[in-house]
Amino acid sequence: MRRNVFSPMFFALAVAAAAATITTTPAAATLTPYSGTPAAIPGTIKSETFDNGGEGVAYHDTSSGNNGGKARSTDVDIESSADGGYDIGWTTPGEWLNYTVKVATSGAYSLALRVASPTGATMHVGFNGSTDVWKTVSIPNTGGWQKWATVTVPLTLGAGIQQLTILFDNGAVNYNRTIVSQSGSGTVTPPPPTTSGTTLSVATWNIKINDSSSTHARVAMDTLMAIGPRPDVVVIQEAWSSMFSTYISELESQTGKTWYGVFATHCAPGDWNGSKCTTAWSQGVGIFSTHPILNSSSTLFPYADCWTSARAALRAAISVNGRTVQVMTTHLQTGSCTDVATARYNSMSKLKSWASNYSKPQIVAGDFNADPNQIDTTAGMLPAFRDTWSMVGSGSGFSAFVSTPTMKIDYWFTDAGLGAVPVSSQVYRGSGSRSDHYPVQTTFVIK
Ligand SMILES: [Ca+2]
Ligand SMILES: [Ca+2]
Repeated sequence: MRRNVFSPMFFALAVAAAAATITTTPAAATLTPYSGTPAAIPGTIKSETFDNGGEGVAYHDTSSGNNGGKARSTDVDIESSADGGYDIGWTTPGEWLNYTVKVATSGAYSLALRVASPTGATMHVGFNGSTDVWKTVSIPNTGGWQKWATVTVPLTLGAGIQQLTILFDNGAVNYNRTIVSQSGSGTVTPPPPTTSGTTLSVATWNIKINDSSSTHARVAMDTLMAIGPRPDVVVIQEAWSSMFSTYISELESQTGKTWYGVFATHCAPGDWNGSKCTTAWSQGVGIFSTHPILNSSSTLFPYADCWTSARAALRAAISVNGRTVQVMTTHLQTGSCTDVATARYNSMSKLKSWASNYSKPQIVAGDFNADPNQIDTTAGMLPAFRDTWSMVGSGSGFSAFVSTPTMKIDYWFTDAGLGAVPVSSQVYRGSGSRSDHYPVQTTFVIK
């Protein structure tokens, strides 16, 4: 089988590889199943049974030869595994593997990945063809290179022959096998645990700062209220403090409900004096809710980029059926004026520290301006916060469409205690080109 160059999955591979400064190119060589027959799903796909076809077709490996020396004579690095059989080790950022599989029937499946990592890592799992999904998977620190754990990924698969692709976003993980079972078949329990509680639909959107008109403010709120299920809480970035009351009045006219809101502004370039922002500014982040806001606070992350001297984070405690939920939002650094990756890591460290002062459950959203290989790491939001997309996201996760690359940079997180259980998440495409971002909607059950 040849990979369609224009498939979303291949594009995702190219994007992920580009982030790691490794270039993959579409290859013309033939991809064939290792055993000669596509692997059956449901079933177990052993890591060493990746397809035949060589570098750039069946796999991408960055070191010459098989570092572990086991199982196969290719550049893929295979060793004997304490988890049984073999595992793929020596993974580096951007390496990937293809497995031709045959899905017996379409429907809900659970993928159980057997993995080991001494640091935590991020992977992608994808299927092309009739399925066409490409999903980020967060791997926790399992305690060592041969300390094995199961990470479960719920997916809806289409029927027929297609390719399973495993991508190692940042290396840092050993991979043994994937056990694919039909959901409800009893062999694997997909997280998160569903539970009784109050459903809360939330949306985050970078609405694009380049238009300060009230028309833009109203259209942005109308767009958010068009998302199904309609959000009870919205958080926005690149918003105008001057439009605060306009945002609220439009939300109220759209829904017929009372909306509560809070707003915090970033600090403009040159206005951070080492301890505080000396001048109020126009641009910031907002939280709006149909549930009453009990109290709120904000903080600033004083790590400059091209556009700001400090970035705001905002918190609102809302009452959901008597349960207090902390909602937080921020918008992290970008551009090429400073080391923005370090600025984001410093900001996320402060965000986690700041959030620890407040009660749980906590849900956090915003434009984090980086892919999961930076955000879903312990230097990023782990282990305090989990990316809900990696748990329950469906469809394409790309949330920003700057011309190239297209990126997943907008997030909804939940605190690791899972008092707010994510049950679904989607990128809403109905916003069209009103911003260079798409809203990300997540539904939680508040326990
Ligand atoms: Ca190698
Ligand atoms: Ca390798």
